[in-house]
Amino acid sequence: MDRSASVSRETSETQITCSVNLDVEPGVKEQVIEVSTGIGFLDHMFTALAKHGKMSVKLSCQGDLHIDDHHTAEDCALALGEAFKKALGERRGIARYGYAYAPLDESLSRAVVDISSRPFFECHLPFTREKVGDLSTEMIPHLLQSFAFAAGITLHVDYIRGTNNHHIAESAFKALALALRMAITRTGGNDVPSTKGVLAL
Ligand SMILES: [Mn+2]
Repeated sequence: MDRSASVSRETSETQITCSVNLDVEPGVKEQVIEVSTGIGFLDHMFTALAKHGKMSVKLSCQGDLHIDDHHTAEDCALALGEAFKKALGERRGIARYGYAYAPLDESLSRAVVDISSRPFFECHLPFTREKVGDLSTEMIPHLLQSFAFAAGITLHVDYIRGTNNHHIAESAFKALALALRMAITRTGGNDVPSTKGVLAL
């Protein structure tokens, strides 16, 4: 059974449709990534997240970019998190914990996740520019937190080193992708990986 889900999210600020499939299999179930948020650098980050997380992601947003990038970035992350959570369902038969380092040239980031249903977020990404492309760097921790909370996961994202702000952001998203892939990997059983016996509350 594929772990897939779709969500739509409509407010006066953004209109979003998002679907994810966590079970891509080369040659069997091809990966499809179509991200169109209206913010080029955000598309680039979500595309990297999907690609290296080995997920299919379709995400489309019409947002109030005439105001700024805030609602679009935040709400897209919320929609993606909701779809991710819905696709995971009861969280049975998964590894639960995942961690990864990802470099991009001089930049190196680490992400650690617990598919816990205990939303928590810690992040240290010391950007030195106000924006990368049309995305405010202050929105990067904010949207990662939005994703983590909507997905119901514990997420720690940390900067190890790096100077180029595009590289720092991209290495963080790639580390998150790899950590998520590890955490959602099927163990082959149907066990709920918690001493509480339940992870989907
Ligand atoms: Mn906000």
